[in-house]
Amino acid sequence: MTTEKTDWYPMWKELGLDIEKHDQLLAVLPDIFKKVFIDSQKNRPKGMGFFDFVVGDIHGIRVSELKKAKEEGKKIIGTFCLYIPDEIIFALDAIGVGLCGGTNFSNFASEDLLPINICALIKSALGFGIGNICPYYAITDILIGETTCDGKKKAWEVIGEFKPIYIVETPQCKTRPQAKAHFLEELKGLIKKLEEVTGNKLYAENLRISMEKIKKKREQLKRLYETRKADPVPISGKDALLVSQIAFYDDPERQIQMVGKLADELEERVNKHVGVMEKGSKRILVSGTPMAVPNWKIHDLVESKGAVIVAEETCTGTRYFDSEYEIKGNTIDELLEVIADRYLGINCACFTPNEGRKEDITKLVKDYNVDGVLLYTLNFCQPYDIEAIRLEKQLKEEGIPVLSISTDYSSEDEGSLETRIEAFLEMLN
Ligand code: BJ8
Repeated sequence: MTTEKTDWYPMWKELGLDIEKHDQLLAVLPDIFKKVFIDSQKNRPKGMGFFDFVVGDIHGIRVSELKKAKEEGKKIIGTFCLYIPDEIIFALDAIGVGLCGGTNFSNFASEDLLPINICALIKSALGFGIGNICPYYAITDILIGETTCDGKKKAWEVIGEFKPIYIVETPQCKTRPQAKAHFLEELKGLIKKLEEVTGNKLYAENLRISMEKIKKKREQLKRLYETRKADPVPISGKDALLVSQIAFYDDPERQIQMVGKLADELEERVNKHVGVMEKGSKRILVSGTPMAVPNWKIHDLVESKGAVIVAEETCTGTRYFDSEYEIKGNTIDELLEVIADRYLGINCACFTPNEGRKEDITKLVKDYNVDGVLLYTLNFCQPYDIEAIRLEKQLKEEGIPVLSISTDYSSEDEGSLETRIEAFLEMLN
């Protein structure tokens, strides 16, 4: 990855972006990034330099790499959920990019197509695509949706009018034996569709190589998270979140290398007791809906009050890399079983029952020596909203302090959130 400044306008125009709107978007991002990551943090790990650079050029180099790959015949596949296995996409010599949106800037394009009471993530993702302000969306050949929450299910019908989309029917009751058989059939359907789109055939050997690569990528993130168990913590929650957000669209090989390098540095910091926050800072676990770029709101609010987020039980956190597999088997069917088992082990609130999530949270509280849990739900996300009520009660019964927050991507409620977070941190002993 070169660090030279390039004029990306010809590429953005070629991709059909709305240049005026896109300029407005890129005009606000650097200031937000500077405020959240640069001005308010001291002693950041050196390895964050790479991730700062990637965000600083968010619609540049990586998009140009994808464009080049596309010119060489590769297909670009857009996804919106952890349940769509990257292993399959990359095994077919295609490239997967996560397209979830983390800002309400793009809502102008989706607000007439969606009701008001839809979560910010869906509004944002659709707006980015339909409003022609996301080069990642523009460069995709096909989108892969899934049947997780109702909002997404219906959003696919809306977005399908603008772009080809294929839906994987994820099971609703994933612990039932037939759920795995169903998911396996769905994965085979996905393979068939992607073979058609890419013109490539899936072979067991390619799938195995791809599984090794994607597993390695997850392992580096896990290594990074492990270091967050230390006190003082060697990396802020904001920086760790940024790293995992980038993992959704950057090249997996480069991620293995750069996250690995950062993890080396963090392990060294832990050995030398070097931290970004003072030893003894209040340690917070965030649990709930995913946080897509540039949604840094809660992390910024919590860490600006002197506490530190030590882990995220979210799809942009531990759910991304937990439930790891051992690669066993020599046939496509055997390898797909391994993949299905791993993905069905992700405890998302869209499934019923979802008891595993409570167990995951309790374990994280213990492993990361957490002082308090912040249950984070995007407004109008029913699955996480409903679970938050039960989780709050259950965790409090176990003596774990909890603050439950429902919010969106706007800054309007920041004042009241700040007051609530401050009060919560003060009562942690
Ligand atoms: S595996 S969390 S990535 S579905 S916030 S759009 S649930 S209304 S994103 Fe998710 Fe897959 Fe589950 Fe993870 Fe709906 Fe809720 Fe919005 Fe959400």
